[in-house]
Amino acid sequence: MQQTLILLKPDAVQRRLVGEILIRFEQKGLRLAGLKLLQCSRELAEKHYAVHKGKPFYESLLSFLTSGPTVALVLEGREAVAVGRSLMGLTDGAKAPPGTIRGDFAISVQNNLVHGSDSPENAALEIALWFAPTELTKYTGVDSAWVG
Ligand code: DAT
Ligand code: MG
Repeated sequence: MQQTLILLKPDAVQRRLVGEILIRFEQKGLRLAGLKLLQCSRELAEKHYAVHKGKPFYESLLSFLTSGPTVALVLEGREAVAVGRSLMGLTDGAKAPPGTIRGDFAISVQNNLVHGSDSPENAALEIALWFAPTELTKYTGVDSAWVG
């Protein structure tokens, strides 16, 4: 079963959109394997966004991610990485199509509510950054024969 790391970033928490966003992933068929609310440290933010180090928006991005609580999720299901990305929509909220999370709730590039892993390999790395193994739960989905 493929897993992905999804973050509901500080703007999602501050704007009280956590429930509204989480329901999109659940309704699609992804299920929770991990969930927590935490204050992201500078150290964690640097590791999480290491690929963007040196870009003009890097410092601002780190300030944003560390500016308030974040909800971290591990979601699993068939093609969880690609499904997560398609539900999120394009990075720039102004360009993300309606029907996607960013398309419906964001108009900013930086404050775009959600993060989602972009490959299974990065998902594994990011899950290990944000969660201890003991914080992840394994269980049998009682509806898996119907959801797929
Ligand atoms: P995504 O979050 O869609 O995977 P990304 O990995 O390219 O996008 O960038 C990470 C975050 O950095 C993104 O969610 C918002 C911010 N960002 C990206 N490009 C930016 C830009 N040109 N100006 C400001 N912030 C940007
Ligand atoms: Mg990215």
